[in-house]
Amino acid sequence: MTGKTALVTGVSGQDGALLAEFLLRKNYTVHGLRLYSATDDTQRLHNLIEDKKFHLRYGDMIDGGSLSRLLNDIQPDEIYNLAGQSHVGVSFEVPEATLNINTLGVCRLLEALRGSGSGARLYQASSSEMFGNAPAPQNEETPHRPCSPYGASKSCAFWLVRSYRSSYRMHASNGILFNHESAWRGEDFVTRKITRGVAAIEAGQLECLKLGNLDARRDWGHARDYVEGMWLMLQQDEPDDYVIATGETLSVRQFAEVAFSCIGTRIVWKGAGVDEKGVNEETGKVHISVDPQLFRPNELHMLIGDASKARRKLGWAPRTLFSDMVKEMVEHDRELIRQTVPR
Ligand code: G4F
Repeated sequence: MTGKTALVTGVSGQDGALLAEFLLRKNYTVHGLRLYSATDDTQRLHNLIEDKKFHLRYGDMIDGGSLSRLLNDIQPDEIYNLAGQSHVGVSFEVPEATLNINTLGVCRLLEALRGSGSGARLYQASSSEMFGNAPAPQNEETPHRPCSPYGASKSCAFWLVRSYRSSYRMHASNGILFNHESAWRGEDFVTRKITRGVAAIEAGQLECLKLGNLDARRDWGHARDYVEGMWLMLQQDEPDDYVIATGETLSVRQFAEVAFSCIGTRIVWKGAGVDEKGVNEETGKVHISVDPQLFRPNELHMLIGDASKARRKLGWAPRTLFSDMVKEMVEHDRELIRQTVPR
């Protein structure tokens, strides 16, 4: 077992919490970088906070000095940069802030690492959103055609990492992760919004869930499997870039059908475009409607990842079936409702 030290930025998010848990199981000392927040942002970390090898540290990707100090103080063996503004839709509303955190933040971290003179290895959370509408399946060689400020911010950060890797011989790798979900997913991402909605509809707390583009297709895997891919990248002798994905694609509409099937409800679709409705086949109730306000100014239509390089070189493969992941998420949200509804 290793006695390594890791710094995980964005530790309070889905991936940060799952990665911290994974590293602690591998006997790492984990320092999690968190932003100051007046509200509690540690819900996902509650089972880690008692662990003596887990430390929460304040820092910020828009404050290069804080990053330098942390690196000098912690002297990590491995750095996982998972911090960022991760909502693609929101990036159209706050493009400048998105680039500041996701791109300049990476530049600040790379500079802090260069300045520290340490040989710490760096994982950068790159994203399939960089590919935009480049033809599928997408792999490491696929050209970037980002179609959102978020995608552009991640693409620039990707190239910064490659530039620092070749210029300064840093062990810095990009993990190009396709969509990855879990019960820890934020509620404003479509998968969790759907599983929360399904549980609320079953409990009679909601009748109809409003969604945006039902046609978008994504390659959805389980975040728990994907954090293992991150770790494997930093265990290689040479840094490199890897796609992590399942190789399967489903539409938002199909995700909703599978989620509703977890509560025994079959959804049939009626109408088209903004008038399309997802109807409960048994009761005739409308459970899904389209809200054009949820459309994005530009949309990425289809992602299918080709993770054959990660399979070949890292020995990585997804472990969780799509249907099992959706079931786990729906069950989690049903349980949350059971805990809040008086018996
Ligand atoms: O769940 P989403 O918001 O994820 P998106 O945009 O694919 O981004 C996620 O995956 C990326 C990897 O490819 C990450 F880099 C990124 O950080 C994030 O984790 O939306 C998925 C699809 C989109 O096409 C969106 O237009 O679902 C569509 N959608 C339809 N209705 C909706 C909704 N998305 C959201 N968030 N909310 C809706 O009501």
